[in-house]
Amino acid sequence: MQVTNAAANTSYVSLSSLKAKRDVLAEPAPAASGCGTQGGVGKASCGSQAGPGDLSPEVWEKVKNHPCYSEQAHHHYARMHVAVAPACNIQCHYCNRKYDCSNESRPGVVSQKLTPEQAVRKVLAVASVIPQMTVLGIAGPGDALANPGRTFETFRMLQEQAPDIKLCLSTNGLALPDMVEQIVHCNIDHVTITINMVDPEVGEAIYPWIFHGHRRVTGREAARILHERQMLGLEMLTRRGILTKINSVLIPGVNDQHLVEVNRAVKARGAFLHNIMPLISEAEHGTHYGLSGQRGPTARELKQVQDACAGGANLMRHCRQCRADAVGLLGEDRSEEFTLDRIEQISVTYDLAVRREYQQRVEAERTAQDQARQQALASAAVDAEAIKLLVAVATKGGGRVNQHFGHASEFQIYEVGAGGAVFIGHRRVDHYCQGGWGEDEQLPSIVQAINDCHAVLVGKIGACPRDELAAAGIEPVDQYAQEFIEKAALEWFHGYRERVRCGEIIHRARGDAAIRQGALTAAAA
Ligand code: CLF
Ligand code: SF4
Repeated sequence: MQVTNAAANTSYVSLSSLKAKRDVLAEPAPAASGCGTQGGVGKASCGSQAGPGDLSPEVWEKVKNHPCYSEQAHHHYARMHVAVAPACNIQCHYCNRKYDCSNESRPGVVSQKLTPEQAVRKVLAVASVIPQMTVLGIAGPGDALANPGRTFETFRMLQEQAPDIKLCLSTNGLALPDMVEQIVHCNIDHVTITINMVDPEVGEAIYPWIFHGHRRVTGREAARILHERQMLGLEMLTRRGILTKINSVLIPGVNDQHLVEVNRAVKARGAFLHNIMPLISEAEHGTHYGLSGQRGPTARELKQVQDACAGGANLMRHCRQCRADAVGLLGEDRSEEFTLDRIEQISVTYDLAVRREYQQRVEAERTAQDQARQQALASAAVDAEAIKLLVAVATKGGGRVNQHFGHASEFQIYEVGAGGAVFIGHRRVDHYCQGGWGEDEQLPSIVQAINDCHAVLVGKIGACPRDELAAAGIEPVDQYAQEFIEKAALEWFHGYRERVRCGEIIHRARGDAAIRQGALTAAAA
Protein backbone atom coordinates (compact mmCIF):
# COMPACT_ATOMS: atom_id res chain seq x y z
CA MET A 1 0.00 0.00 0.00
CA GLN A 2 1.26 3.44 -0.81
CA VAL A 3 0.52 6.34 1.45
CA THR A 4 1.04 9.78 0.06
CA ASN A 5 2.41 12.45 2.31
CA ALA A 6 1.06 15.36 0.34
CA ALA A 7 -0.28 18.04 2.60
CA ALA A 8 -3.64 18.90 1.20
CA ASN A 9 -6.10 21.39 2.48
CA THR A 10 -8.27 20.51 -0.47
CA SER A 11 -11.43 19.50 1.31
CA TYR A 12 -14.65 19.66 -0.66
CA VAL A 13 -16.35 22.52 1.20
CA SER A 14 -14.94 25.90 0.36
CA LEU A 15 -13.94 28.08 3.26
CA SER A 16 -15.92 30.96 1.78
CA SER A 17 -19.16 28.97 1.85
CA LEU A 18 -18.48 28.05 5.45
CA LYS A 19 -17.69 31.63 6.34
CA ALA A 20 -21.11 32.74 5.11
CA LYS A 21 -22.76 30.24 7.46
CA ARG A 22 -20.41 31.11 10.27
CA ASP A 23 -21.44 34.73 10.31
CA VAL A 24 -24.71 33.74 11.94
CA LEU A 25 -22.91 31.98 14.79
CA ALA A 26 -22.33 33.27 18.29
CA GLU A 27 -19.28 35.31 19.20
CA PRO A 28 -16.24 33.06 18.79
CA ALA A 29 -14.20 31.84 21.72
CA PRO A 30 -10.47 31.22 21.29
CA ALA A 31 -9.75 28.05 19.29
CA ALA A 32 -9.07 25.07 21.52
CA SER A 33 -6.62 23.37 19.24
CA GLY A 34 -3.26 22.44 20.70
CA CYS A 35 -0.01 24.34 20.19
CA GLY A 36 2.23 23.74 17.24
CA THR A 37 4.95 21.54 18.78
CA GLN A 38 5.74 18.38 16.88
CA GLY A 39 5.70 14.91 18.32
CA GLY A 40 8.44 12.38 17.97
CA VAL A 41 10.30 9.82 19.95
CA GLY A 42 11.04 11.10 23.38
CA LYS A 43 9.43 14.45 22.77
CA ALA A 44 6.15 15.57 24.15
CA SER A 45 3.68 16.75 21.60
CA CYS A 46 0.36 18.47 21.60
CA GLY A 47 -2.48 16.06 21.59
CA SER A 48 -2.63 12.74 23.31
CA GLN A 49 1.02 12.65 24.42
CA ALA A 50 1.13 16.25 25.61
CA GLY A 51 1.90 17.25 29.17
CA PRO A 52 1.18 20.39 31.17
CA GLY A 53 4.18 22.16 29.59
CA ASP A 54 2.78 21.72 26.08
CA LEU A 55 -0.75 23.06 26.54
CA SER A 56 -2.49 26.12 27.89
CA PRO A 57 -3.70 25.69 31.52
CA GLU A 58 -7.35 25.62 30.36
CA VAL A 59 -6.73 22.89 27.80
CA TRP A 60 -4.56 20.89 30.21
CA GLU A 61 -7.35 21.05 32.78
CA LYS A 62 -9.69 19.50 30.21
CA VAL A 63 -7.39 16.69 29.08
CA LYS A 64 -5.29 15.79 32.13
CA ASN A 65 -7.65 13.10 33.41
CA HIS A 66 -9.49 12.24 30.20
CA PRO A 67 -8.21 8.79 29.20
CA CYS A 68 -8.92 9.28 25.48
CA TYR A 69 -7.51 12.80 25.13
CA SER A 70 -4.31 12.08 27.11
CA GLU A 71 -2.22 8.98 26.46
CA GLN A 72 -0.59 9.36 29.89
CA ALA A 73 -3.98 9.63 31.59
CA HIS A 74 -5.20 6.40 30.02
CA HIS A 75 -2.90 4.36 32.22
CA HIS A 76 -4.61 5.75 35.32
CA TYR A 77 -8.11 7.06 34.62
CA ALA A 78 -11.25 5.31 33.46
CA ARG A 79 -14.22 6.28 31.33
CA MET A 80 -17.66 4.84 31.03
CA HIS A 81 -20.33 4.90 28.36
CA VAL A 82 -24.08 4.73 28.85
CA ALA A 83 -26.13 3.26 26.01
CA VAL A 84 -28.95 5.82 25.87
CA ALA A 85 -28.78 6.58 22.12
CA PRO A 86 -30.14 3.67 20.05
CA ALA A 87 -31.14 5.44 16.80
CA CYS A 88 -28.90 6.56 13.96
CA ASN A 89 -29.47 8.96 11.08
CA ILE A 90 -26.98 7.50 8.61
CA GLN A 91 -25.79 4.10 7.44
CA CYS A 92 -22.10 3.21 7.41
CA HIS A 93 -20.94 0.12 5.51
CA TYR A 94 -19.01 -1.02 8.60
CA CYS A 95 -22.04 -1.00 10.89
CA ASN A 96 -24.78 -3.47 11.62
CA ARG A 97 -27.44 -1.95 13.89
CA LYS A 98 -27.69 -5.15 15.90
CA TYR A 99 -24.24 -4.31 17.19
CA ASP A 100 -22.59 -1.38 18.93
CA CYS A 101 -21.63 1.62 16.83
CA SER A 102 -18.55 0.34 15.02
CA ASN A 103 -16.96 3.76 14.72
CA GLU A 104 -16.72 4.14 18.47
CA SER A 105 -17.37 0.69 19.85
CA ARG A 106 -16.24 -2.83 19.43
CA PRO A 107 -18.94 -4.92 17.81
CA GLY A 108 -21.03 -6.85 20.31
CA VAL A 109 -24.62 -6.47 21.31
CA VAL A 110 -25.20 -3.74 23.89
CA SER A 111 -26.39 -5.69 26.88
CA GLN A 112 -28.89 -3.08 28.07
CA LYS A 113 -30.25 0.11 26.58
CA LEU A 114 -30.86 2.67 29.32
CA THR A 115 -33.24 5.52 30.02
CA PRO A 116 -31.57 8.77 31.16
CA GLU A 117 -32.62 8.05 34.77
CA GLN A 118 -31.16 4.54 34.67
CA ALA A 119 -28.03 5.91 33.04
CA VAL A 120 -27.44 8.51 35.77
CA ARG A 121 -27.97 5.93 38.49
CA LYS A 122 -25.45 3.68 36.78
CA VAL A 123 -22.88 6.48 36.50
CA LEU A 124 -23.19 7.32 40.19
CA ALA A 125 -22.85 3.64 41.11
CA VAL A 126 -19.72 3.28 39.01
CA ALA A 127 -18.27 6.54 40.38
CA SER A 128 -18.73 5.30 43.93
CA VAL A 129 -16.90 2.01 43.19
CA ILE A 130 -14.27 3.27 40.70
CA PRO A 131 -12.97 6.66 41.93
CA GLN A 132 -10.67 6.95 38.92
CA MET A 133 -13.70 7.04 36.57
CA THR A 134 -13.53 10.66 35.43
CA VAL A 135 -15.42 10.78 32.12
CA LEU A 136 -18.93 9.87 30.99
CA GLY A 137 -19.24 9.38 27.25
CA ILE A 138 -22.35 8.83 25.15
CA ALA A 139 -21.28 6.87 22.09
CA GLY A 140 -24.28 4.96 20.88
CA PRO A 141 -25.18 2.27 20.23
CA GLY A 142 -26.51 4.58 17.48
CA ASP A 143 -25.55 8.25 17.22
CA ALA A 144 -25.60 10.48 20.32
CA LEU A 145 -27.01 13.45 18.41
CA ALA A 146 -29.65 11.44 16.54
CA ASN A 147 -31.16 10.96 20.03
CA PRO A 148 -30.82 14.50 21.39
CA GLY A 149 -33.57 14.33 24.03
CA ARG A 150 -32.11 11.28 25.79
CA THR A 151 -28.51 12.38 25.33
CA PHE A 152 -28.85 15.91 26.69
CA GLU A 153 -31.23 14.88 29.47
CA THR A 154 -28.65 12.35 30.70
CA PHE A 155 -25.90 14.96 30.66
CA ARG A 156 -28.08 17.58 32.32
CA MET A 157 -29.08 15.32 35.21
CA LEU A 158 -25.57 14.02 35.75
CA GLN A 159 -24.08 17.50 35.76
CA GLU A 160 -26.40 18.40 38.65
CA GLN A 161 -25.48 15.35 40.71
CA ALA A 162 -21.80 14.77 39.87
CA PRO A 163 -20.27 18.01 38.63
CA ASP A 164 -16.68 16.67 38.66
CA ILE A 165 -17.35 14.09 35.93
CA LYS A 166 -16.33 15.28 32.47
CA LEU A 167 -18.95 14.98 29.73
CA CYS A 168 -18.07 13.62 26.32
CA LEU A 169 -20.03 12.56 23.27
CA SER A 170 -19.43 10.94 19.94
CA THR A 171 -21.31 11.65 16.71
CA ASN A 172 -21.21 11.10 12.96
CA GLY A 173 -21.64 14.89 12.67
CA LEU A 174 -24.79 15.01 10.52
CA ALA A 175 -26.92 16.67 13.21
CA LEU A 176 -24.00 18.49 14.83
CA PRO A 177 -24.43 22.05 13.47
CA ASP A 178 -27.95 22.14 14.93
CA MET A 179 -26.77 20.97 18.36
CA VAL A 180 -23.72 23.09 19.13
CA GLU A 181 -25.62 25.51 21.35
CA GLN A 182 -27.05 22.65 23.42
CA ILE A 183 -23.58 21.11 23.69
CA VAL A 184 -22.24 24.40 25.04
CA HIS A 185 -25.24 24.81 27.34
CA CYS A 186 -24.70 21.33 28.87
CA ASN A 187 -20.99 22.02 29.58
CA ILE A 188 -19.87 19.21 27.29
CA ASP A 189 -16.17 19.84 26.83
CA HIS A 190 -15.25 16.97 24.51
CA VAL A 191 -16.85 15.96 21.21
CA THR A 192 -15.70 13.21 18.86
CA ILE A 193 -16.76 13.37 15.20
CA THR A 194 -16.24 10.36 12.97
CA ILE A 195 -14.89 11.72 9.68
CA ASN A 196 -13.79 9.12 7.15
CA MET A 197 -13.49 11.36 4.09
CA VAL A 198 -13.38 14.94 2.89
CA ASP A 199 -14.31 14.00 -0.67
CA PRO A 200 -17.84 12.76 -1.49
CA GLU A 201 -16.44 10.48 -4.16
CA VAL A 202 -14.65 8.57 -1.39
CA GLY A 203 -17.66 8.98 0.89
CA GLU A 204 -20.16 7.30 -1.41
CA ALA A 205 -18.15 4.07 -1.05
CA ILE A 206 -18.61 4.26 2.75
CA TYR A 207 -22.13 5.64 3.27
CA PRO A 208 -25.06 4.18 1.28
CA TRP A 209 -27.55 6.69 2.70
CA ILE A 210 -28.24 9.42 5.22
CA PHE A 211 -31.53 10.72 6.61
CA HIS A 212 -31.56 14.51 6.38
CA GLY A 213 -34.22 17.18 5.91
CA HIS A 214 -37.03 14.63 6.46
CA ARG A 215 -35.87 12.46 3.58
CA ARG A 216 -33.49 9.66 2.80
CA VAL A 217 -30.60 10.80 0.57
CA THR A 218 -28.33 8.32 -1.22
CA GLY A 219 -25.12 8.22 -3.26
CA ARG A 220 -22.68 11.07 -3.69
CA GLU A 221 -25.28 13.65 -2.67
CA ALA A 222 -25.56 11.93 0.74
CA ALA A 223 -21.78 11.98 1.19
CA ARG A 224 -21.62 15.64 0.15
CA ILE A 225 -24.23 16.70 2.70
CA LEU A 226 -22.59 14.65 5.45
CA HIS A 227 -19.18 16.12 4.64
CA GLU A 228 -20.45 19.71 4.66
CA ARG A 229 -22.25 19.18 7.97
CA GLN A 230 -19.16 17.57 9.54
CA MET A 231 -16.87 20.41 8.52
CA LEU A 232 -19.33 23.08 9.63
CA GLY A 233 -19.93 21.35 12.97
CA LEU A 234 -16.20 21.01 13.61
CA GLU A 235 -15.61 24.69 12.91
CA MET A 236 -18.50 25.72 15.15
CA LEU A 237 -17.16 23.63 18.05
CA THR A 238 -13.67 25.03 17.63
CA ARG A 239 -15.05 28.56 17.77
CA ARG A 240 -16.87 27.75 21.01
CA GLY A 241 -13.70 26.39 22.68
CA ILE A 242 -14.82 22.74 22.77
CA LEU A 243 -12.09 20.15 22.32
CA THR A 244 -12.71 17.94 19.31
CA LYS A 245 -11.32 14.55 18.43
CA ILE A 246 -11.77 13.15 14.94
CA ASN A 247 -12.18 9.40 14.53
CA SER A 248 -11.42 7.93 11.12
CA VAL A 249 -11.90 4.29 10.21
CA LEU A 250 -9.01 3.09 8.03
CA ILE A 251 -10.56 1.07 5.18
CA PRO A 252 -7.85 -0.40 2.91
CA GLY A 253 -8.45 0.44 -0.73
CA VAL A 254 -11.22 2.92 0.12
CA ASN A 255 -9.77 5.76 2.20
CA ASP A 256 -6.26 4.64 3.21
CA GLN A 257 -4.53 7.06 0.86
CA HIS A 258 -7.11 9.75 1.59
CA LEU A 259 -6.72 9.96 5.37
CA VAL A 260 -3.68 12.24 5.17
CA GLU A 261 -5.95 14.74 3.43
CA VAL A 262 -8.57 14.25 6.14
CA ASN A 263 -5.91 14.85 8.76
CA ARG A 264 -4.85 18.14 7.17
CA ALA A 265 -8.47 19.29 6.69
CA VAL A 266 -9.46 18.68 10.32
CA LYS A 267 -6.27 20.28 11.61
CA ALA A 268 -7.08 23.39 9.57
CA ARG A 269 -10.45 23.53 11.35
CA GLY A 270 -9.01 23.24 14.85
CA ALA A 271 -9.33 19.54 15.70
CA PHE A 272 -7.35 18.70 18.85
CA LEU A 273 -6.71 15.04 18.02
CA HIS A 274 -7.07 12.61 15.12
CA ASN A 275 -7.72 8.94 15.92
CA ILE A 276 -7.17 6.62 12.95
CA MET A 277 -8.71 3.26 13.81
CA PRO A 278 -8.51 -0.06 11.93
CA LEU A 279 -11.68 -1.25 10.19
CA ILE A 280 -13.37 -4.12 12.03
CA SER A 281 -15.04 -6.27 9.40
CA GLU A 282 -15.48 -9.85 10.50
CA ALA A 283 -18.18 -11.56 8.44
CA GLU A 284 -20.09 -12.72 11.53
CA HIS A 285 -20.84 -9.10 12.45
CA GLY A 286 -23.09 -8.98 9.40
CA THR A 287 -21.90 -5.61 8.09
CA HIS A 288 -21.79 -4.77 4.39
CA TYR A 289 -18.00 -4.72 4.47
CA GLY A 290 -17.82 -7.94 6.50
CA LEU A 291 -20.12 -9.78 4.11
CA SER A 292 -18.49 -8.42 0.97
CA GLY A 293 -14.97 -9.42 2.01
CA GLN A 294 -13.55 -5.95 2.67
CA ARG A 295 -10.55 -6.57 4.93
CA GLY A 296 -9.15 -4.46 7.75
CA PRO A 297 -5.55 -3.16 7.76
CA THR A 298 -2.51 -4.93 9.18
CA ALA A 299 -0.54 -3.33 12.02
CA ARG A 300 2.06 -2.06 9.57
CA GLU A 301 -0.53 -0.53 7.24
CA LEU A 302 -2.14 1.27 10.19
CA LYS A 303 1.19 2.61 11.39
CA GLN A 304 2.17 3.72 7.87
CA VAL A 305 -0.94 5.84 7.56
CA GLN A 306 -0.50 7.24 11.07
CA ASP A 307 3.15 8.06 10.38
CA ALA A 308 2.23 9.69 7.05
CA CYS A 309 0.03 12.11 9.03
CA ALA A 310 3.02 13.40 11.03
CA GLY A 311 3.05 17.18 11.11
CA GLY A 312 -0.72 17.42 10.75
CA ALA A 313 -3.37 17.07 13.43
CA ASN A 314 -1.93 15.23 16.43
CA LEU A 315 -2.68 11.54 16.60
CA MET A 316 -4.33 9.42 19.23
CA ARG A 317 -2.89 5.91 19.09
CA HIS A 318 -4.30 4.36 22.25
CA CYS A 319 -7.96 3.95 21.22
CA ARG A 320 -9.49 0.57 22.12
CA GLN A 321 -12.61 0.92 19.91
CA CYS A 322 -14.71 0.32 22.99
CA ARG A 323 -18.30 -0.77 23.35
CA ALA A 324 -21.15 1.72 23.72
CA ASP A 325 -21.60 0.46 27.29
CA ALA A 326 -17.91 0.10 28.25
CA VAL A 327 -16.85 0.73 31.86
CA GLY A 328 -13.31 0.92 33.21
CA LEU A 329 -9.79 1.69 32.06
CA LEU A 330 -9.39 1.64 28.27
CA GLY A 331 -8.62 -1.96 27.42
CA GLU A 332 -10.56 -3.48 30.28
CA ASP A 333 -14.30 -3.96 30.35
CA ARG A 334 -16.09 -3.98 33.69
CA SER A 335 -19.56 -3.42 32.26
CA GLU A 336 -20.72 -6.84 33.52
CA GLU A 337 -20.22 -5.61 37.11
CA PHE A 338 -22.71 -2.80 36.57
CA THR A 339 -25.80 -4.32 34.98
CA LEU A 340 -29.13 -2.82 36.10
CA ASP A 341 -29.71 -5.77 38.49
CA ARG A 342 -26.32 -5.35 40.08
CA ILE A 343 -26.39 -1.60 40.55
CA GLU A 344 -29.62 -2.00 42.49
CA GLN A 345 -27.49 -3.80 45.08
CA ILE A 346 -24.67 -1.23 45.16
CA SER A 347 -24.91 1.30 47.94
CA VAL A 348 -24.26 4.50 46.03
CA THR A 349 -22.11 6.84 48.07
CA TYR A 350 -20.93 9.47 45.67
CA ASP A 351 -18.31 11.23 47.77
CA LEU A 352 -16.45 14.03 46.01
CA ALA A 353 -13.81 14.28 48.74
CA VAL A 354 -12.94 10.58 48.47
CA ARG A 355 -12.71 10.84 44.70
CA ARG A 356 -10.45 13.90 44.93
CA GLU A 357 -8.17 12.22 47.47
CA TYR A 358 -7.84 9.13 45.28
CA GLN A 359 -7.08 11.25 42.23
CA GLN A 360 -4.40 13.16 44.13
CA ARG A 361 -2.66 9.84 44.79
CA VAL A 362 -2.88 9.03 41.09
CA GLU A 363 -1.29 12.39 40.25
CA ALA A 364 1.61 11.65 42.64
CA GLU A 365 2.15 8.33 40.85
CA ARG A 366 2.11 10.10 37.47
CA THR A 367 4.74 12.55 38.68
CA ALA A 368 6.94 9.65 39.82
CA GLN A 369 6.45 7.98 36.44
CA ASP A 370 7.51 11.12 34.60
CA GLN A 371 10.58 11.55 36.79
CA ALA A 372 11.59 7.92 36.17
CA ARG A 373 11.30 8.48 32.41
CA GLN A 374 13.38 11.67 32.57
CA GLN A 375 16.07 9.93 34.63
CA ALA A 376 16.23 7.00 32.21
CA LEU A 377 16.61 9.45 29.33
CA ALA A 378 19.24 11.55 31.12
CA SER A 379 21.38 8.54 31.99
CA ALA A 380 21.27 7.23 28.43
CA ALA A 381 24.25 8.02 26.27
CA VAL A 382 22.82 9.31 22.99
CA ASP A 383 24.76 8.09 19.98
CA ALA A 384 24.38 8.35 16.25
CA GLU A 385 22.94 4.88 15.86
CA ALA A 386 19.51 5.09 14.34
CA ILE A 387 18.11 1.88 15.78
CA LYS A 388 14.42 2.23 16.53
CA LEU A 389 12.30 -0.77 17.38
CA LEU A 390 9.04 -1.90 18.92
CA VAL A 391 8.55 -3.60 22.27
CA ALA A 392 5.34 -5.13 23.61
CA VAL A 393 4.41 -4.58 27.26
CA ALA A 394 2.07 -6.55 29.52
CA THR A 395 0.42 -4.15 31.97
CA LYS A 396 -2.61 -4.06 34.23
CA GLY A 397 -2.48 -0.24 34.37
CA GLY A 398 -0.76 2.40 36.45
CA GLY A 399 1.93 2.78 33.78
CA ARG A 400 3.90 -0.20 35.09
CA VAL A 401 5.13 -3.54 33.74
CA ASN A 402 2.92 -5.55 36.06
CA GLN A 403 1.02 -8.20 34.09
CA HIS A 404 1.81 -11.92 33.81
CA PHE A 405 2.33 -12.88 30.14
CA GLY A 406 -0.31 -15.57 30.43
CA HIS A 407 -2.94 -13.21 31.84
CA ALA A 408 -2.58 -10.44 29.26
CA SER A 409 -5.62 -9.79 27.09
CA GLU A 410 -3.70 -7.05 25.27
CA PHE A 411 -0.12 -5.87 24.87
CA GLN A 412 0.77 -2.20 24.72
CA ILE A 413 3.25 -1.37 21.95
CA TYR A 414 6.03 1.19 22.44
CA GLU A 415 8.43 2.49 19.81
CA VAL A 416 11.84 2.80 21.46
CA GLY A 417 14.90 4.66 20.21
CA ALA A 418 17.83 6.63 21.56
CA GLY A 419 15.51 9.57 22.23
CA GLY A 420 12.81 7.84 24.24
CA ALA A 421 9.93 5.38 24.38
CA VAL A 422 6.61 6.38 22.83
CA PHE A 423 3.32 4.52 23.05
CA ILE A 424 2.09 3.72 19.53
CA GLY A 425 -0.75 1.25 19.99
CA HIS A 426 -1.99 -1.97 21.46
CA ARG A 427 -2.71 -5.51 20.29
CA ARG A 428 -5.55 -7.60 21.59
CA VAL A 429 -4.93 -11.31 22.25
CA ASP A 430 -6.68 -14.21 23.92
CA HIS A 431 -5.23 -15.14 27.33
CA TYR A 432 -2.45 -17.70 27.06
CA CYS A 433 -3.11 -18.93 30.59
CA GLN A 434 -6.45 -20.72 30.94
CA GLY A 435 -6.97 -21.15 34.68
CA GLY A 436 -3.65 -22.57 35.78
CA TRP A 437 -2.28 -24.08 32.60
CA GLY A 438 -0.93 -22.64 29.38
CA GLU A 439 -3.06 -22.92 26.25
CA ASP A 440 -0.49 -23.74 23.58
CA GLU A 441 -2.98 -23.20 20.78
CA GLN A 442 -3.16 -19.49 21.68
CA LEU A 443 0.57 -18.95 21.43
CA PRO A 444 0.87 -18.66 17.62
CA SER A 445 -1.85 -16.01 17.56
CA ILE A 446 -0.10 -14.07 20.33
CA VAL A 447 3.19 -14.26 18.45
CA GLN A 448 1.38 -13.08 15.32
CA ALA A 449 -0.07 -10.11 17.20
CA ILE A 450 3.34 -8.90 18.44
CA ASN A 451 5.43 -10.26 15.59
CA ASP A 452 6.77 -6.79 14.74
CA CYS A 453 8.27 -6.41 18.25
CA HIS A 454 11.82 -7.23 19.31
CA ALA A 455 10.94 -7.89 22.96
CA VAL A 456 8.00 -8.38 25.26
CA LEU A 457 8.25 -6.88 28.77
CA VAL A 458 6.23 -8.83 31.32
CA GLY A 459 5.73 -9.11 35.07
CA LYS A 460 6.28 -12.84 34.85
CA ILE A 461 6.38 -15.57 32.21
CA GLY A 462 6.43 -19.38 32.14
CA ALA A 463 9.16 -21.52 30.60
CA CYS A 464 7.13 -22.75 27.62
CA PRO A 465 6.02 -19.40 26.19
CA ARG A 466 9.47 -18.01 26.99
CA ASP A 467 11.09 -20.60 24.70
CA GLU A 468 8.51 -20.19 21.94
CA LEU A 469 8.81 -16.41 21.92
CA ALA A 470 12.61 -16.63 21.81
CA ALA A 471 12.34 -19.10 18.91
CA ALA A 472 10.18 -16.56 17.07
CA GLY A 473 12.85 -13.90 17.65
CA ILE A 474 10.94 -12.01 20.36
CA GLU A 475 12.94 -11.60 23.55
CA PRO A 476 10.90 -12.31 26.71
CA VAL A 477 11.99 -9.85 29.45
CA ASP A 478 10.81 -10.16 33.07
CA GLN A 479 13.61 -8.33 34.87
CA TYR A 480 11.67 -5.04 34.96
CA ALA A 481 8.61 -6.36 36.81
CA GLN A 482 6.75 -3.50 38.58
CA GLU A 483 8.94 -0.81 36.98
CA PHE A 484 7.42 2.15 35.10
CA ILE A 485 7.00 1.20 31.44
CA GLU A 486 9.03 3.92 29.71
CA LYS A 487 11.94 3.53 32.13
CA ALA A 488 11.91 -0.25 31.68
CA ALA A 489 11.69 -0.02 27.89
CA LEU A 490 14.55 2.48 27.71
CA GLU A 491 16.80 0.49 30.03
CA TRP A 492 16.17 -2.71 28.07
CA PHE A 493 16.80 -0.81 24.82
CA HIS A 494 20.13 0.57 25.98
CA GLY A 495 21.20 -2.94 26.97
CA TYR A 496 20.07 -4.19 23.56
CA ARG A 497 22.07 -1.49 21.81
CA GLU A 498 25.15 -2.40 23.83
CA ARG A 499 24.79 -6.04 22.79
CA VAL A 500 24.53 -4.93 19.15
CA ARG A 501 27.55 -2.66 19.53
CA CYS A 502 29.78 -5.35 20.99
CA GLY A 503 28.69 -7.91 18.37
CA GLU A 504 26.83 -10.19 20.77
CA ILE A 505 23.69 -9.94 18.62
CA ILE A 506 22.85 -8.58 15.18
CA HIS A 507 20.03 -6.06 14.89
CA ARG A 508 17.45 -7.11 12.30
CA ALA A 509 14.16 -5.53 11.27
CA ARG A 510 11.05 -7.49 12.27
CA GLY A 511 8.04 -8.36 10.10
CA ASP A 512 4.41 -7.23 10.14
CA ALA A 513 1.79 -8.11 12.77
CA ALA A 514 -1.90 -8.90 12.70
CA ILE A 515 -4.52 -6.68 14.30
CA ARG A 516 -6.89 -8.96 16.13
CA GLN A 517 -10.55 -8.29 15.38
CA GLY A 518 -13.28 -8.80 17.95
CA ALA A 519 -10.98 -10.22 20.62
CA LEU A 520 -12.76 -8.50 23.49
CA THR A 521 -16.01 -10.07 22.43
CA ALA A 522 -14.29 -13.43 22.19
CA ALA A 523 -12.65 -13.04 25.59
CA ALA A 524 -15.93 -12.10 27.22
CA ALA A 525 -17.84 -15.00 25.67
FE1 CLF B 1 -16.05 7.60 25.15
FE2 CLF B 1 -15.12 8.46 22.93
FE3 CLF B 1 -15.52 10.16 24.91
FE4 CLF B 1 -13.56 8.41 25.04
S1 CLF B 1 -14.22 6.46 23.99
S2 CLF B 1 -17.09 9.05 23.81
S3 CLF B 1 -13.73 10.07 23.57
S4 CLF B 1 -15.06 8.84 26.63
FE5 CLF B 1 -11.89 6.55 23.64
FE6 CLF B 1 -13.20 4.33 23.33
FE7 CLF B 1 -11.47 5.08 21.46
FE8 CLF B 1 -13.71 6.38 21.80
S5 CLF B 1 -10.97 4.53 23.53
S6 CLF B 1 -13.55 4.28 21.15
S7 CLF B 1 -11.66 7.27 21.59
FE1 SF4 C 1 -23.52 2.67 12.84
FE2 SF4 C 1 -22.37 4.67 14.16
FE3 SF4 C 1 -22.34 4.65 11.43
FE4 SF4 C 1 -24.61 5.13 12.77
S1 SF4 C 1 -22.74 6.42 12.77
S2 SF4 C 1 -24.36 3.72 11.02
S3 SF4 C 1 -24.42 3.77 14.56
S4 SF4 C 1 -21.31 3.19 12.80
